[in-house]
Amino acid sequence: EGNKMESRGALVVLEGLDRSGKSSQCSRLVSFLEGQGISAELWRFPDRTTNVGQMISAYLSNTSQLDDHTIHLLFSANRWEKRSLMETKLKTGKTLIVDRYSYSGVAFSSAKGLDIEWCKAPEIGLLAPDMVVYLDISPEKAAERGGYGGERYEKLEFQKKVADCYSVLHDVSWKVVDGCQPMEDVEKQLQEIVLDCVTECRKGKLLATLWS
Ligand code: 2DT
Ligand code: MG
Repeated sequence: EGNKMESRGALVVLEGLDRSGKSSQCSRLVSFLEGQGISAELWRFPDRTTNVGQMISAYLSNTSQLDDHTIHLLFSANRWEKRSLMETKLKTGKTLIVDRYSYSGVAFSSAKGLDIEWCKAPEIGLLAPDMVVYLDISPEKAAERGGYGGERYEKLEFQKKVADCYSVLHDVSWKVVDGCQPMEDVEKQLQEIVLDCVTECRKGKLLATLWS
């Protein structure tokens, strides 16, 4: 058989407002994939376990104050510090389901008024997702779900600005799933599109870098 190419995993990113259901759907998705015999892992950004991640966490919980540009670069650094591990995992066949990525980085910082191109620049060269799924819910509906914690950004007025910034970033390749549907329906739709994506990657779709 000799020449069979190792098949790689898929890099799948879920984006959306706070309380859009990303985190629950990400873990359900990983369980589903594993049940299908597809090796998968749940990742999230910010990854609060690293040193940089702890600075981010302190900022989000309002125990530290940082300039908007500074925190933006820390969020980006938090992705850069995981980049090589991410690449290794994908190349060894692991599918990664990622709860937030560079799109959150750009949407949340530009919602504070930072220039969008400036926000995108430090993300250049990170691995590009094979698929971005946007869990679509209006800021009002999301707020009605309750459970906003006390973290910075978890306020309706700010979430409205984030929604606008996501819509600027949005491109035709994104899969939009209506996040207001019953959880099981969202889950089914995600399973379908993610399985397709995993198949494409197995067939040899090349790994790209941002912003492509
Ligand atoms: P969680 O509630 O998902 O832990 O996110 N954020 C996230 C940014 O401002 N920039 C980023 O690059 C990322 C990944 C979104 C915590 C908050 O951090 C915001 C919500
Ligand atoms: Mg949150």
